[in-house]
Amino acid sequence: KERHYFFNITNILKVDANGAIRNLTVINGQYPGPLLEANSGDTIFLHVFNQMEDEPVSFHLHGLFYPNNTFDDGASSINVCPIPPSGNYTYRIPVGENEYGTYWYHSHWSTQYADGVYGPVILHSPKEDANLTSYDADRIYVVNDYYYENADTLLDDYLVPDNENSEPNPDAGLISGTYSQASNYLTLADNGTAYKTATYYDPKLTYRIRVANVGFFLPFEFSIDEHTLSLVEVEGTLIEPFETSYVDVSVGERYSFFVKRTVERDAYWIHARFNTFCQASNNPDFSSDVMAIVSYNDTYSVPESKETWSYNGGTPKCLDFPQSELRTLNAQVPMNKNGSNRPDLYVELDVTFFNGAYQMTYGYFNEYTWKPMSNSSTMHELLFNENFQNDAHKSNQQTFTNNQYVLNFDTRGMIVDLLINNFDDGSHPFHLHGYKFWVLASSESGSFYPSFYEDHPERLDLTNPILRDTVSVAPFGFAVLRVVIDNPGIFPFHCHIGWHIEAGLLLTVNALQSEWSHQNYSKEWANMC
Ligand SMILES: [Cu+2]
Repeated sequence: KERHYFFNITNILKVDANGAIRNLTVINGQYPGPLLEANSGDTIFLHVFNQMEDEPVSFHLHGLFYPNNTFDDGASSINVCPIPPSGNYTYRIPVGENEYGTYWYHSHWSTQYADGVYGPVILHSPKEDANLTSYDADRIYVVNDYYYENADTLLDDYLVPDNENSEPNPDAGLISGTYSQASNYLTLADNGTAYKTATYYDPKLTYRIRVANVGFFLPFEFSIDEHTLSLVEVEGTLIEPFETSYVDVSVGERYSFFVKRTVERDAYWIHARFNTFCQASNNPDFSSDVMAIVSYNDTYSVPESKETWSYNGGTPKCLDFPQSELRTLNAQVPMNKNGSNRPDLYVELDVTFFNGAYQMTYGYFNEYTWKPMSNSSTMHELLFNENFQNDAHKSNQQTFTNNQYVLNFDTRGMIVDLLINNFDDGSHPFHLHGYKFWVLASSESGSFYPSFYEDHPERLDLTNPILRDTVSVAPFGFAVLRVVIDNPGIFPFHCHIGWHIEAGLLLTVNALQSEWSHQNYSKEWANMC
């Protein structure tokens, strides 16, 4: 079935909690953008009309595979050029038979999504229903850190000499687009927004709650007072149900769960506690415990806030949820045909932030930092520019040309492990477009060496690790991510902290060029560059 959505992109003025006025870039006048819903097997047609006169825009549906049309993945300067000011474009997004769960979309041009161009996506499927408790309704919360200043202005302050990767600190947090700190909740909850964050739950119904971190920098810990959460889905992967009182969500990550009340009341507070230990410096004006109300009754009095943050009394660290707690339902980890723990190919990726020429700090994979190509994309260059082809030597597994670090994988079905050693003091939520990866290992300390495949097999979970599209790698920690190369296209692999993308922490995967270079692309796609 075809699903047509129409997005008009405009700038509006918004009055913030501090009284200042800022520009927001919004979809159909809404902040956040509207919910996209589809079924597995559908094709989404996203008709975008850029009504801004001075800014391009580009749309990426985070976590989707775009089978047979990865040309419309929407990553500016990687696989598409953005829609120019006053231009329009239709993204054609086939949804695969095995794609279902909780996703989101956002602008993939520069820092634009921090200014409002994002929203939730839900994909339904009978295959998912068959493996899940039946439920009556969805409740989705998109949660983000928020700045009172436009992101491009903040970027100008961030990428300057001697700043040493000190990211701009958020001013507030939003749950479904509204301020909801306890202090200002009652006056500001309905301020110019599309959603209300006082959500009514019919006590007779079963809800599937979905949470996405659609922010730009900080992870948060999500909980509901006096409720237990039973996690059932992580980024389109069904998991063995996991009972917990909270879940940590880094930028780009999503979870869905069912809840049980431990005490019956009329109303409770939801908390999204932003992890300020991930900040390079402190912002005393940011109340990081962002709240919203769940009510089971039409009338209720504002509840007392109950639970304390799990970090209170614990070791304050910038860490995500332990990935080893999350077990893929009916997992089948792809294994080398020769029976070893090794993949067909591994790529070692050392992550650093390095203060180099002119005292400027950039993010690096190995010795490479990314700069966006202007007026073109890697995919266009590989298709249409013979010189780029020659520079890139597609027979080479790793190439670097025109500030593009490209990993070339041209064997269908090959198993590739990305060995990510983080030598930086910050955590980085890495996301790969067009794929999900098996998190074979994820550690809060140390490094992973290839000899570990034989010498420390206990460091790898080859039985039922989590399969997801975004994972946070701890400060001075590591992760081993396994993918099977089966989706032809040009895909970025990048840290999803918006500031870090702009600092160059991005590389490009060129998957199966011999296949995608023979696929059909639209004339409009080719002409946008
Ligand atoms: Cu990062």
